[in-house]
Amino acid sequence: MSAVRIQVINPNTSLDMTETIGAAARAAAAPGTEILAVCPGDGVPSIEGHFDEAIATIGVLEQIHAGRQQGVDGHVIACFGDPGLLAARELAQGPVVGIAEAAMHMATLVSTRFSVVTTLPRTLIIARHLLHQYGFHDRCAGLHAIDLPVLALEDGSGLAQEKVRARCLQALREDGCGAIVLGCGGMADLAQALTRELQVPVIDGVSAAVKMVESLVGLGLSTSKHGDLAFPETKAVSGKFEMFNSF
Ligand code: 2AL
Repeated sequence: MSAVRIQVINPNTSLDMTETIGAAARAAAAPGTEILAVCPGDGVPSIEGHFDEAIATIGVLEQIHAGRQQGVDGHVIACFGDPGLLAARELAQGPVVGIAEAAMHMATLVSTRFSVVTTLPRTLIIARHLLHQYGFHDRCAGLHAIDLPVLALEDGSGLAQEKVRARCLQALREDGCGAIVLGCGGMADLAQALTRELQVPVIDGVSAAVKMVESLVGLGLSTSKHGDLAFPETKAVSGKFEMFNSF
């Protein structure tokens, strides 16, 4: 098989976080896989609520459009709210996997119940909505927030990383969970060391999603274009969204 090219989209505009995500994706990728880590030029520097997600979704769709024009084999949406996932699947030719769904699916393969450790408390409702949407609500033992903003993970102090570790320990003590899902793309570089230290699976969605896209491409499977995930209906999309008229 020729090289698999996976576009990994960080939906926020933080270049530092895009680098963290790209490095984790490359570390997880098979030798024959090329990772293209990108983020939107316009948007929000971090995604911590419904408003941020709405803006980020447009950036995700622009990147999916660009990736499709470049002929990538598949896409990863590397924000834990999986912003724009279904719209991205309509637009894309190849498979699209969100990091929240990837991590949750992976966690259910190695534990009966998992806990989630994320950033700000206000993002917990987004994870909760996704658990319901994906059918994993009964598999989740607890949702925890480190109570620091997303970009604290990139400030170089190590405080956010220490809080993630403390919350993982708390979840293992209190929740009765067998695995931990890290609830932010910016936590991608923490999973392996925490897995070794805590002796339970600690799952980063970026790595999980890369492996899932590799699997789907390897199996010759892509987003179904039968039914609701068919390409969007042809119509004159206007103004600044005109780019979506051309493929
Ligand atoms: C995220 C994430 O993964 N990236 C971002 O900007 N916000 N989600 C989160 N719950 O922190």
